[in-house]
Amino acid sequence: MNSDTEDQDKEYVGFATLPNQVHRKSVKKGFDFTLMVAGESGLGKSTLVNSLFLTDLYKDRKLLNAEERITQTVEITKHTVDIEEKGVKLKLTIVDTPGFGDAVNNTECWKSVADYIDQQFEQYFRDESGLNRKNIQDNRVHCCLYFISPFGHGLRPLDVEFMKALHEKVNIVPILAKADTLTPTEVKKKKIKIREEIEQYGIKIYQFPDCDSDEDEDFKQQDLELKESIPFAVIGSNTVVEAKGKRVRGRLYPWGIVEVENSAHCDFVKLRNMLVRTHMQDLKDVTRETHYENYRAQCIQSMTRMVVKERNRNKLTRESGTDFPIPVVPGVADETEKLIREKDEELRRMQEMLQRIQDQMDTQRDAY
Ligand SMILES: Nc1nc2c(ncn2[C@@H]2O[C@H](COP(=O)(O)OP(=O)(O)OP(=O)(O)O)[C@@H](O)[C@H]2O)c(=O)[nH]1
Ligand SMILES: [Mg+2]
Repeated sequence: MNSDTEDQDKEYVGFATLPNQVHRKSVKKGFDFTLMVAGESGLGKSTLVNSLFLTDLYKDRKLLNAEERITQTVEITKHTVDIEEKGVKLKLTIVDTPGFGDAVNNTECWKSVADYIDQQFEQYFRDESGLNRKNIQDNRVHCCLYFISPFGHGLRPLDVEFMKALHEKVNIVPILAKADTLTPTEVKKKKIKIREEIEQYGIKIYQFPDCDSDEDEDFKQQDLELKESIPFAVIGSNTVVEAKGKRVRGRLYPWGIVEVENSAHCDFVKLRNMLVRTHMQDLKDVTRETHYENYRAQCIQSMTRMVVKERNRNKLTRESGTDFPIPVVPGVADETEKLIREKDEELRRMQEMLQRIQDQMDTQRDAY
């Protein structure tokens, strides 16, 4: 078999087009991307991410009993896979989160997910402000697929709460789960309802960048279709079934087969294309320029506030001797002096860090 035929036979995720999205320099280093899934329990989050990138990447692998293999997710788990297609390397990190709704009390069920996203920002912020800036491991979450139940009448209060808790931190892409349980008309209606509710509740989901007015008509049409696909109606399965003589990923029912990758059945392919072929770089850019910048600005603000507060306190302490009554005992005054010196040293370090960040921001601004 020559390599061309081999290429056609192999299943592709499709990120080989990534170099077109970015600068060639990144091609050598490879790409990295972190995708998170969140939402109510049992909606098929783990199944979908497996279908998207992991288990089914290679046809030859035994995929039977996948349904049995996937069990309920009980804690935030991170899987990293290195995949290579046509010489393009992608380090993909999937962050699978436990679904909510099983607990008696679901208040603040979004907290651990929000904390996870913040922790990644914090780590990046520390690394970036530290000395070893060249080799930073970037674990920031670039996209969160938020799963919405097909059984409700649109969004549930918890969905609204959850998405609002995350929308300033991460690019949210809403997903209409288990689309095989709905008829095409129901899917259409639900999508409209959910889009309206997203608007009504002021939820800021990821916005596809507007296409330029000079783009060709085909491209504009595709762009419009993509915007109207929100929330992407998906079907997940890791089982390979036989449909019309071909082995495909699908779900086998007594009345027929639903095919994951058939665009007449669901938006799986559209979602995958959006994530890897067309919008991966934009998702990363928005993460860096908006979400991370917000986080960083807040951090710098609170650090500055702390520095000023401490400065004022130290000044007061110095002027009045101490801010608490100290008996004239030899050694205590020395101790206070030492404490003040330590505080001063800490402040100096913080100010240095702020200065470094400021310099970096100036350099970045000049580069644009
Ligand atoms: N009908 C249908 N069932 C699905 C689909 N995707 C997954 N399932 C089934 O739904 C069940 C739950 O799937 P999971 O992938 O474990 O769901 P989850 O969202 O990860 O659940 P938690 O880990 O509890 O949050 C499994 O039995 C899957 O086989 C789908 O698209 N349609
Ligand atoms: Mg799961």
